[in-house]
Amino acid sequence: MEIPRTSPTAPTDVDAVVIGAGFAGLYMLHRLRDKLGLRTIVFDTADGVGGTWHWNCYPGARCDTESYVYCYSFSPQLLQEWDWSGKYPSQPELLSYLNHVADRFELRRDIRLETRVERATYDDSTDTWTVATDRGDLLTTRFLISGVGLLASAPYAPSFRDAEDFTGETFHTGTWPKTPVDLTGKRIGVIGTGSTGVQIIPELARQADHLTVFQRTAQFTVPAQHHTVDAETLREIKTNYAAIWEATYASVGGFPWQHNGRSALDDTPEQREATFRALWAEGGFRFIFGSYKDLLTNLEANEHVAEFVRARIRERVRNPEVREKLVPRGEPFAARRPVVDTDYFETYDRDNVTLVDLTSESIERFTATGIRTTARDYPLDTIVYATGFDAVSGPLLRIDIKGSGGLSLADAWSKGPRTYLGLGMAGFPNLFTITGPGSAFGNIPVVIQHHVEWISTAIARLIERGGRRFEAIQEAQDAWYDELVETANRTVIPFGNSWYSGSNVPGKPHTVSFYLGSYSAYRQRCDAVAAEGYAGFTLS
Ligand code: NA7
Repeated sequence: MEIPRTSPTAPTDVDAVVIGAGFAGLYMLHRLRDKLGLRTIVFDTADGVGGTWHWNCYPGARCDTESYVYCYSFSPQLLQEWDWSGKYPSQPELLSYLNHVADRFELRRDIRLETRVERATYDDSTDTWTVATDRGDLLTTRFLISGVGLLASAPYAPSFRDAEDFTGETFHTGTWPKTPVDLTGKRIGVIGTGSTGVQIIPELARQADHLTVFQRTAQFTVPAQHHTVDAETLREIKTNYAAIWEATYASVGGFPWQHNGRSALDDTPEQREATFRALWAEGGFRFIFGSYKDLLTNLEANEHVAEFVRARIRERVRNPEVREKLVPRGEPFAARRPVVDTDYFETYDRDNVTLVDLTSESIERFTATGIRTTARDYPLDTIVYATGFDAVSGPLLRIDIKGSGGLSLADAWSKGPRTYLGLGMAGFPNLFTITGPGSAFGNIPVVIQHHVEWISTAIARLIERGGRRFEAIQEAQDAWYDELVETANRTVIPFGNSWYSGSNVPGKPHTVSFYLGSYSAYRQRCDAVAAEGYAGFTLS
């Protein structure tokens, strides 16, 4: 492989290696190469850019954050020239957007696709990383930046007994084929009813001869209320972008709205009902983040919204037996990643859809012709795993990373991932993580953009000072994890069992994955750390 060498005297092959060409990697390349003038190379396993939006191309895949804020804000021109077609962007539309970004900023020439980073090893004597790929590349770099994200590069499929006996087709939604799959007239089984299952199930029901859904946990979902947007709406958004981003950065979740300032407990039942109904009609995450201030922090307030959503689910399903199996119980509302749906519950009233409640019968094994539960056989032509991801730590742990003194990331994270601010780790100098574990969670492109800017500024400061090594301090990292736990304990999140805590993958350590204070507080915190000369990091 030819590495561009703009500085032949430099001691490394490149200045920066970025892993991943999704939202994070694309912007990181632009910042490092075009703003700092660093020789930067991006590697991605996929045969195209787009990260999550490259891989998750299953039927019905759509982002559940509003398109006009699920994008970069760094370029006013980009914001003005791109027209979103609807309230939420579909996967193909997001992929077009990210390809447009790659072309517009001439990023492709420094991106190596179909190349997996397999190993990265830090050399304390030179303060450099050596990066090895599956194509045999071996190159040295000063900075290593992870843009692998939280999910997409680590799809998770549970091991079902005798899975290999099944003679039909199997798919995982996270590695859906790029070539069209014709499932018309098939008997399809879907395992999983998370965000992905909830999107793919209505689509597959329209194609299948029969669809059987294997549900382990019933989901609270909020209706998307998706619609197309007209030119006038787009014009208005584009005119108001400055204010929209200001509100977004000052918000709890990275969305451009605020809660209403009241506790759900202060209102009468009638007032609460009116508030929830108005937000329900708008749909999406506004139902959560534009509502009462304490839905996610007070169990009593949470139960009011949970009951409201349960009542809506009951209205949406006619079959009384199926309906009750779809009503979530046992976890607070939004204790796991909230799900946004279109036509999800209505799908279960179709004649060609069967719901299998895995709390009353469990999957015993696969057979040559389908799935056998403890109750009966379900004959299937196709099985779809909508079973999610080895999230948060999985994507980075799939790379053999050895930091200072040969410390392996797998050892450092044996009790779960630990970082300082989600940006860097003690023992792994000059390795930066864009939306790493322990960062804020919310509207991810917004978190990503801030991280990319924070990291590129940190690198610039280190270079200006003639420093060689930027590393999180162990005590700061430990204190940050304590803060994550303390902040999470002020919310309903610890009551949920999902990829948030690692509990979706058997054997994974349970952990607090994110900072669950507000996004604005997190953002200010990171900026304050930078302003204080990177307190909690050493620059040497
Ligand atoms: P999720 O949200 O992790 O959902 C995975 C689903 O698969 C969920 O319903 C699980 O049930 C189910 N699952 C997992 N293992 C099993 C087994 N062994 N048996 C039956 N069912 C199982 O993944 P998604 O892809 O939907 O969404 C991931 C994120 O992508 C989402 O949060 C957004 O950020 C985008 P469970 O609920 O654990 O009982």
